[in-house]
Amino acid sequence: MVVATQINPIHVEKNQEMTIPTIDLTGDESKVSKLIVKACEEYGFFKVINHGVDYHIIKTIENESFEFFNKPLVEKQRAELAKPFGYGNKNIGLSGDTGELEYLLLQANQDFIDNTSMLISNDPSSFSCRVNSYVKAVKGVACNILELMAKGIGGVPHSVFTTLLTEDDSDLLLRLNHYPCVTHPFQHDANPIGFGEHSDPQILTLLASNGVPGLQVSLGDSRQWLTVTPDPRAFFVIVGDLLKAMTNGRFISVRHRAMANTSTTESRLSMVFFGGPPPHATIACPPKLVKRNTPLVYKPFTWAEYKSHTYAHRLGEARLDHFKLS
Ligand code: GA4
Repeated sequence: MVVATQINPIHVEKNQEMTIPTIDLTGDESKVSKLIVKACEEYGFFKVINHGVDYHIIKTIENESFEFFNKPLVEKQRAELAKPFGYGNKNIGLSGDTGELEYLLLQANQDFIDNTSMLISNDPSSFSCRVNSYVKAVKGVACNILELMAKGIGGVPHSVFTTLLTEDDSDLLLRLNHYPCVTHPFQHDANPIGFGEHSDPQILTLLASNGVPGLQVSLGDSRQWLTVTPDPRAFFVIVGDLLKAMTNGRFISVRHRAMANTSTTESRLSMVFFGGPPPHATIACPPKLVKRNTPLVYKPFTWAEYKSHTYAHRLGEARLDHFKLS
């Protein structure tokens, strides 16, 4: 079977172009797993196509999210929950970071979604049913990718990363980000920020978005900001800090950001799934990946420890450095 390894251009500021790997998940398994590992080592970022998640469900949740975000502010504020969850407007996290967006941050387990749906949707039971099945599907894709990564790395159990996402208390999140058109206040600001520069703390992130651009990634040796061309039918995959630690720094946890939406006509919406482990899972590099010429970089830590460090610091912090062995 032929693997679609076609490389799609992503546009760089000042009209330069760079390429990111586009990986067809229906391709030959051993080739796909090698391509994924290469992409994680070079960029920590790639795009997957033919992932098997029904586009119709993505579109439907997107439309329902727009219905929510189009409500008056007082109504949306009813979905504000204990921080950091629920509805948020311009505030990100607990340390004073801000951006030109509003969002819903949801714990991606059935009980949480069922209980929050009435604050979000006029048809809560169908909304929670759809979101639950989306989460199940996107988690399946994340696990598929994580297994391919383990196969591509070799020498480790194929389930080494996947098991962290499949426990009852795995820390899975779904974030619905709405970037409204904000041209007016930014007439004098060349680079208005929607969601500031950061790496994701978890293991793996899968991002779906509508056709409005905004996502930028810092790729390659030049560390330039590249604007990702949206592809609503694809998932963009982002390596998180924990995967970087578990691969002894071999995978990059890519720094990325979202620019404020300066389109005059269309809002940007992204649906982001974050796959994290159970709070008490220990994050450590498997001994097989530590070699004489690549000694252990990070000390073992639990996700609970990492998360509390993350929330005590600013968005853009290089937080994994804190866990480096001297
Ligand atoms: C970035 C990735 C996810 O969106 C998130 C964010 C979280 C939040 O918004 O509550 C954080 C941010 C994210 C990393 C640093 C801390 C925590 C905001 C912030 C300033 C939900 C996550 O897990 O980490």
